[in-house]
Amino acid sequence: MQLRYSPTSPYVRKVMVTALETGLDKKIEKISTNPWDPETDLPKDNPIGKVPALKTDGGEVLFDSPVICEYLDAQQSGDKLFPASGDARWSVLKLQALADGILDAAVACVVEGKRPKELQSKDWIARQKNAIERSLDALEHSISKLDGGQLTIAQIAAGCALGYLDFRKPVDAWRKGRPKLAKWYEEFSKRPSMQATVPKDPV
Ligand SMILES: N[C@@H](CCC(=O)N[C@@H](CS)C(=O)NCC(=O)O)C(=O)O
Repeated sequence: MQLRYSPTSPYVRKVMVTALETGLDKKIEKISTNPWDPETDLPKDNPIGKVPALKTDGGEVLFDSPVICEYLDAQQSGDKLFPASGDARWSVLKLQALADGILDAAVACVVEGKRPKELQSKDWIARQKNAIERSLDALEHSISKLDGGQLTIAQIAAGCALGYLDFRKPVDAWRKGRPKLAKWYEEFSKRPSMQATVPKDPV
């Protein structure tokens, strides 16, 4: 398998944590890709022009991160990260969507912050920050569904979202007023898969 990869993308991190947790990382060749490069050939694999995109051994290109993670989970025979059916499945998919939504809003803030000052919209950034704050509160209130039990894609998505907030800091002090989430993340981020994928800016 080949993964269109960027070292700072939190969505790519989700995929890599999933690959490490399922033992499939050795079967994935990473293709370094800058989705923002106007010359990139990424759209031939993913017309949306985003990483991650995974080319399977059968030649199919899969995107986006929830689809790729579920594909990897289907390729492995260990404990499943995606419950197959029932309430457990909807609960995990909903929490994954919540964590991915935090990422979408956080990435939107970061991208807006890179535009020339005079083009940046304070209202747009405030809207994204509010979405992050509300979604963090929702994660804090859902902590019983994240904490303990078998590893799920909801935990991986939440861990990568919180890691991205620490990395790019689109909001101040996300831990403040969310002690359960902060404690959960402190433990979760010690997993070898999380430690091996800590984002770093290229030097
Ligand atoms: N929903 C997608 C989001 C992927 C995404 O936004 N990737 C960013 C990098 S962090 C990207 O490639 N952005 C390029 C662009 O927006 O043109 C997923 O879960 O994979």
